[in-house]
Amino acid sequence: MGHLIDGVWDKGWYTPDAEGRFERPPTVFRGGLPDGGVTEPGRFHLYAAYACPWAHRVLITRALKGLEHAVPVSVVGPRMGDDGWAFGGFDGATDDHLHGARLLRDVYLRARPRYTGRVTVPALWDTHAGTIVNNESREVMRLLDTGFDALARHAVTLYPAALRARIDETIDALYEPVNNGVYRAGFATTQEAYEAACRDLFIALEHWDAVLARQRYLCGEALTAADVCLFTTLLRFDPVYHGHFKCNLRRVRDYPNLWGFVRDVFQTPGVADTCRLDHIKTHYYWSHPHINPTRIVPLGPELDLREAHDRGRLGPAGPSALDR
Ligand SMILES: N[C@@H](CCC(=O)N[C@@H](CS)C(=O)NCC(=O)O)C(=O)O
Repeated sequence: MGHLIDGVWDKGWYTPDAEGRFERPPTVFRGGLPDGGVTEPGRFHLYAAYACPWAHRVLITRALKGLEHAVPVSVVGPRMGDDGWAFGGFDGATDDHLHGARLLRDVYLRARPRYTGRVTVPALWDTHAGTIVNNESREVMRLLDTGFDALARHAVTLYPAALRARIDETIDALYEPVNNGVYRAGFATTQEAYEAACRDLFIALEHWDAVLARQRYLCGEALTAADVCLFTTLLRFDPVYHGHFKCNLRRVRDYPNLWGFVRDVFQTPGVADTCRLDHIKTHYYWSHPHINPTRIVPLGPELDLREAHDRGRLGPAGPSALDR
């Protein structure tokens, strides 16, 4: 935890608003790709964490597109302490292959020596421009999906042109109550703020469980970016958000359609290798000592993500899943 102020590291945690509500600051790097797309393998480098649901979206996109050879990745370890994200130190975490930095904040300082803001994953680095081009997961997913077709080994698209408006409205609808909702519940510092976030979250989960009773995926007939955005939150739900963030009215396993959806996406070729529950659990339970002062990481729950599902019987999405 911590952030940079004018290029200087400050160990401070997020400051809640006057009502004890968690507010996520906007991301700073919001650039795009060269005109005509990317043709040179290795021009862009991804900084990621297996622990983080936002970075996980991008790791899944990279795997589904078959871009591993074209977009190399450096992975921080799951324990985010006073110095923020650090490379290595845990099975599956790596060195910074590009700059040899010890800390992710050093990468941000190379991009902008007087950077002010949080030091977050994912971050996509442009080796030509010598800076971070974008660190907003939703946008990085889209850049990888639409700008690297010359290099992609799989003919997969997560933003098919005909569905883009629906995918965007679905991602918008998921963001506040679900993706960010678990954090608003977990990082709330008043009873009222926690309860409001937790109730909104479970209202939304009921809704999406009903939608996924009728259709296999959220938009259209194949997996899209919207499904990826829902999946990375649901995967972390029973192992982390249910206990650590007190999102405990129900578990994802108690929703037959959400739980089937999680197994379906997990079993999609390429996805399982991006899912590291050891990183996920260690990250949250270790990195928030104001919530879990002993830093003990629980052993459970036992989850069988490889258990068969029968979601292949379901048809394509109806016109809009948002208002039903
Ligand atoms: N809006 C950003 C959020 C990214 C984000 O908050 N990542 C977390 C990890 S789960 C992080 O790096 N946090 C470090 C910090 O806030 O200091 C996105 O979607 O890319």
